[in-house]
Amino acid sequence: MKLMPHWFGIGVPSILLLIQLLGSAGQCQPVSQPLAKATSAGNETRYKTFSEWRAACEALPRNRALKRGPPPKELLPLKAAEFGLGIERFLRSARDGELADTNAWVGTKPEKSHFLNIDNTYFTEGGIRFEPFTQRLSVPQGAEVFFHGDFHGDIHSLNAVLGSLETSGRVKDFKVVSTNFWMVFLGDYTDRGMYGVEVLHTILRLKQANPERVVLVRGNHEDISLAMNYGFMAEAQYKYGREFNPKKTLRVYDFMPLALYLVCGENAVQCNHGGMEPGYDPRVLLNSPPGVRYQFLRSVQRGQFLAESGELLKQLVPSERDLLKASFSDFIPESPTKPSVIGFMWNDFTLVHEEPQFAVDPGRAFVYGDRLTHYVLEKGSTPGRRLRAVFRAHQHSSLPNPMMRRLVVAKGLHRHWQDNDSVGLLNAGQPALQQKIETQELRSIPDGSVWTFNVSPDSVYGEGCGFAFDTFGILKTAEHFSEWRMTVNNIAIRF
Ligand SMILES: [Mn+2]
Repeated sequence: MKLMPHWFGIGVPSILLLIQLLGSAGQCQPVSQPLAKATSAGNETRYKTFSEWRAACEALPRNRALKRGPPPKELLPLKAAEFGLGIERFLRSARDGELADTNAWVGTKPEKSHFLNIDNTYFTEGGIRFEPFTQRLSVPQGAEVFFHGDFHGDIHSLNAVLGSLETSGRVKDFKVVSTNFWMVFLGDYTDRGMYGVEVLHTILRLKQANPERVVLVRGNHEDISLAMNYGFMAEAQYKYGREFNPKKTLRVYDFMPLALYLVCGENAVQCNHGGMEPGYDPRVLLNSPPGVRYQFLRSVQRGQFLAESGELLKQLVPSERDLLKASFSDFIPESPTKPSVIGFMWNDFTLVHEEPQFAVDPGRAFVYGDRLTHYVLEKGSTPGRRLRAVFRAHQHSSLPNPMMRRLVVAKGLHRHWQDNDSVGLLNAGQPALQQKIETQELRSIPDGSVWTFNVSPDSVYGEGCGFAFDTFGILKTAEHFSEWRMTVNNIAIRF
């Protein structure tokens, strides 16, 4: 997850990719090129059914077997035209669907010439503004909400999850069929694994088939600067060459919310890839009328947050207070990482109570402790709607560090700051942790809790940390927050 270059070793240096990418983006080529090509053959491109898709993907070698090399081209389950069609359809439904409904926006409305202009991007010359946004979704009491962490190009795990949801009768052929079921994906769909193309195609199909039921949150890898350096661009170029349209594909990320506020009655939970972003005040969004609502994050007001947080500053030790003051000021985001990383996409959390409340992980992001996190959740709450917990992903390593050991022992979903956990246990091995941390299938959700979902196993993370199971959670809402429950589901993945 560090911002360090890493190649797949398939002979495409990233500088060359950069030139190709900007070259093709600058030419403003017709956006529907892959679509036209697909249909002009006289043989209309048709999406595969889920069982056809799963069977086609089954032939692909696992990432672990590829050892970071590319899969054989003859086994690829998706033609360039079919991938392009998925991208184009997603962009058109973003432009013409819910996001285009000005009534669904709190505050500033989206403009046809900027946010809704799917033919331009913020990262090309003469481009449009970078306009990240947040989303609110209301669900009823007794709703079931699915959560999944990073896939990082692991198509086998994604298909196994969808197969499991078909078996339980919640999803059929990419369509959510349970009237009580919503799905939240927590970002980092591509990079690092060789099947980012297939993962992106699959989740975009899910989103398109169920626009009101599926939320694709934006991870830190849903960003051109990471896709260039961590494998996705190289993968797509290897698979499709000149038929791959990087500008269109990367534009997809701009229609993924930075954070989802899932609301049920008087309670809400924050669902995002990374961590807290105190430069965003969610209260207007939380209090907006029921249904799906969106709000732009035009200005990240961390300086404003500090100015209003005198009480918080008094509680911090001087070094943390100084670091917070030195780190926080208001800014207009120009990209996910400029002039500062957006906390929703990038930030992390400590594991135990005794760790610092605020720290900087060099080359990455900010790390929040329990009390600072509780303060931000409290500050973002309103009298009628309380922000109770955070569900997130992101904090993974290919080495068995304290976070990864907890994630493996906790069956893929770890709650930070458990009372039985302590600084003395940070480097404890799995047998010791097994006795101390929560591992049961059904879990209650304490007020102010933060939960990290594990990354899929067919990855450097699964290999390095020795796990072979995928994880998804199903949250069940209730009238009182104390009755909300999370069920942890594991699927064994064969290698
Ligand atoms: Mn991440």
